[in-house]
Amino acid sequence: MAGQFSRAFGIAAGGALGLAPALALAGTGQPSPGEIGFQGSVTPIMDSIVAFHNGLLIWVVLAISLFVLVLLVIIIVRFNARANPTPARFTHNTLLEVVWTALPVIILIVIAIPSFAVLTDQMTIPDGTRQYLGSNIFSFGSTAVPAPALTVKATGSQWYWSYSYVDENKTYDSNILSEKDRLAQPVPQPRLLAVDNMLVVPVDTTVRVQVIGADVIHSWAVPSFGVKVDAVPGRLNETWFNARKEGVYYGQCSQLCGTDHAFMPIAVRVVSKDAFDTWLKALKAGSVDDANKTLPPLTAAELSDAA
Ligand SMILES: [Cu+2]
Repeated sequence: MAGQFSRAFGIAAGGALGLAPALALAGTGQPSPGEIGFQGSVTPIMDSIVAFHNGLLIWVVLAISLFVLVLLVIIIVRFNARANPTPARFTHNTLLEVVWTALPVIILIVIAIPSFAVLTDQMTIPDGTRQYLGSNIFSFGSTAVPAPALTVKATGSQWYWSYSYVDENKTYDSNILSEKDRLAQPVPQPRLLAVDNMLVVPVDTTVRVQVIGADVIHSWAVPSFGVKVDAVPGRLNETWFNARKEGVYYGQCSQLCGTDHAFMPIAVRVVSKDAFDTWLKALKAGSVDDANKTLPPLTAAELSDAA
C-alpha cells in the first residue's frame, strides 16, 4: 500500500516519506497489479515525462484540488441556509473575475513551457549533436543521444503489427499468442500482451521508428519508452527511442481500431548489441523464426523486469 501511494505521488513524495529506498518500482515494461503510477522508465523521453509529471504536474493538480476543496468547505460552512439566512444579491465582482480568468492562463503557460520542450524532444530525431532534456526538464538539454543506428517500421493492420527492418528489406508479422500457446511457453509472457514475434532491438542504441497504418488508424505505444505514435494510413509518422536496459517492454495499440483493438499487443525485446547483430544476420539470411532461435529463451527476470 505504501508503495502504491508513493508511486502515485511520485518519487519526490516517496523520498519525503522516507519510503524511496524500500520501494521496488515494479511494472517496468508492463503494468503490475494495483499500479496507478507510470511504468518504469528506460529512455530519455520517458525520463522527461516522469520528471514533468512528478516535478510539476502532480503538484499543480494537488494545489488546485486542495484549493477547490477549501472553497467548498468554506461555502458549506458559512453560506448554508442556517448560517446565512439572507444571501447577498450582487452578481459581479470585476477583480475576482479577472483573477479567475488570468490565473488559469498563467498556470497553463507554466505547464506549457516544459510540455512543449518534452514534445519537441519526442518529435526530433537525434542527430548526435542535439542535446535532450532527459530527467532534467527545466534545463536547456544536457542529455547526449547518439544518431539513429537502426530504422524499423511498424505497420498497424486489423489486428496485428508488422515490423520491417528497412535497411535489410525484411518484414515479419507480430501476432498475439492464443491463451493455449501462451501457457505452453516455458516462461509464459503476460496475459493479453504475449506475442509470437517481438520487435528486437539493441540496447543503448538510438532506434528510428517509422509508424504507418495499413487499413485504419492504429497507435504504436510503449509506456516504458514514453512512445505513442498514431499509425495513420497514407502518412509515415516518425519517432525514436534509446533503451538503456535489456528486457522485454510491452505496449498496446492505443487508438480504437475495431473489434480486436485490445488484441494487438506490442512487445519490444531489447537485447545486447552482439545478440542483436547475430539475430539480424539470421533474419537477413532466413526467416524471423531462424533469427529468434539465435536468442536465449525468455527468462522470468526479463519478463517481470523491475527497475
Ligand atoms: Cu489497432
